Amino acid sequence: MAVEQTLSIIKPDSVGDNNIGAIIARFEEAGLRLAALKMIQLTKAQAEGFYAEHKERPFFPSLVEFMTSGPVCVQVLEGENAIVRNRDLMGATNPEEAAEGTIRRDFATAVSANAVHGSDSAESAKREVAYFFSADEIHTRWA
Ligand code: DAT
Ligand code: MG
Repeated sequence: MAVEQTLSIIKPDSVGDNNIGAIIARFEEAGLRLAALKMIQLTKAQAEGFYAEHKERPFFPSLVEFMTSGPVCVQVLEGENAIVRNRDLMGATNPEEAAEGTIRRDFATAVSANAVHGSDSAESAKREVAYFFSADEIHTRWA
């Protein structure tokens, strides 16, 4: 299996709820490593660009408003099969459908406030990591 990098975002609801450390512990306990980490306040343009694939969806304006409602914690997670493993740790988009023990089941309150983002494919991981981090900000163990 290949070592991969994936982009994780701890969203404003979880940052506000003081759950940054608890969520990062889930990643580390599962064997994913942090290769990069920072807290930022997204601008409207940054949030719109990040979620551009959803711009025609009815929830897009509220998604952008939510993602800019407070700071987020963005990370690059690294490990074998990291993209799918992170999605498994996150659980389903709607926390009511997320399996027990997943981050969204335990920390999210609604589909519109669902605690975390994770890249969903190798292509989106590449785009999303580069969206927030330059190469010199990523401290890989596998380069
Ligand atoms: P995911 O974040 O699991 O990859 P997605 O890419 O389909 O899910 O959607 C991106 C985000 O948009 C999601 O995390 C929360 C929001 N969203 C998706 N579907 C929604 C809906 N039906 N109502 C409100 N927000 C929604
Ligand atoms: Mg998605």
